Amino acid sequence: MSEGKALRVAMIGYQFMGKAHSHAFRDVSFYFPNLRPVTLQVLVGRQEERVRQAAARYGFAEVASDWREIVERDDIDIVDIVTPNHLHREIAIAALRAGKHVLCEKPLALSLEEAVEMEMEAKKALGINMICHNYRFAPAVQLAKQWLQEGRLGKIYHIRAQYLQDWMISPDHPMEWRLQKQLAGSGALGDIGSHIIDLARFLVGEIDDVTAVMKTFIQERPFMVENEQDVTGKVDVDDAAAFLAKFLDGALGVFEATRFATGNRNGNRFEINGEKGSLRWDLEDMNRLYAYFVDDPADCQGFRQIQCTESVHPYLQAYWPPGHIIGYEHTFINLFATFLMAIERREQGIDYRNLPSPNFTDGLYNQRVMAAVERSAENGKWEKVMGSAI
Ligand code: SOE
Repeated sequence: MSEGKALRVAMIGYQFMGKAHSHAFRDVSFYFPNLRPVTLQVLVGRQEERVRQAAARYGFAEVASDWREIVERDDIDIVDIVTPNHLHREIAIAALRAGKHVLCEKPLALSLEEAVEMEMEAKKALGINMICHNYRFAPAVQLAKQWLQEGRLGKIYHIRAQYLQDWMISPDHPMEWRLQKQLAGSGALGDIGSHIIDLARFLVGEIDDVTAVMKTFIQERPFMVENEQDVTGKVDVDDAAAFLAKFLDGALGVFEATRFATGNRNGNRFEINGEKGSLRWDLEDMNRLYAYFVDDPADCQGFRQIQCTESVHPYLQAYWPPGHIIGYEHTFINLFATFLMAIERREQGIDYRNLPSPNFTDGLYNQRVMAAVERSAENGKWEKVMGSAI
């Protein structure tokens, strides 16, 4: 176990992502014992009883109701933002200005304007910042990245990426923040499309141009108000977004993000085709990378399955012997290990300028792609990712 002083975390928000992040903070120094330990110091949320229950379950020492009183506290080193999207900007900027290390859930911001402002603050800040695109940290995705960097697929022609869910398919699914533009920014596009944009940027490179369609299938939904069945609200974000993309390096992309793909609970997948072969990955089979190589002998052509559980595979040395798989939660643990390592290096003055990735600059580029998708869905034209006035 590292002898360093524990880093103390204030987490703002406590629902699904609060659970995933607290778990990762609790486990990260168990699997990565050379890192500084982490203390879950304060859990922040407005509904007192619920925050108290979450804090007891997740292992936080204290609770608080106002994040403003917490982010500048001297005994806080890391501010972790797992709130609905409309709060990211204000909390992140306050925490960055207070010199804290900041982790922020995706998408970075409600809009491109906000993302530009947040990234500018992040560039000036002393602390490390990261955005939680956790799927990059699946060992099979990291292996795909290594192979792409080594040129094992040669020139890349295609990526097709899908993020398919179905949990909002029922018209009875109530209004919630994810269905309101002023709280979420966008719908399926920001919530799950941002993940596949991140994977594509990570694996293939920058997107230049997009043409898109977006659709809201269910435009009115009930509010959860006791004894008032008829109170409904207007959904003003997309249920589905699909777009074609041209990458700067010449590849073509086909992207689909939807909450209306019946039977797909969390289908996050991609296939990449290059001149020397192809790679496929699917979150629901996340320990396997499927690979095809053009040069394989004629009698064994076809996709092979690489089981990414060997100690030579990225992050696997921290876990189990070969064949002992890891899961969704480990993608967060691996991301947090990367974050803590960067904090360590910055505090030791090593590698001072290099931020781990994905960081707020990645969040901003992601937001630029999403803004171009939205413009194109609106005007029916191809839109340049860098084509906005800001
Ligand atoms: C809901 O659609 C959600 O929890 C997203 O918000 C997460 O980012 C995604 O990883 C899983 O689905």
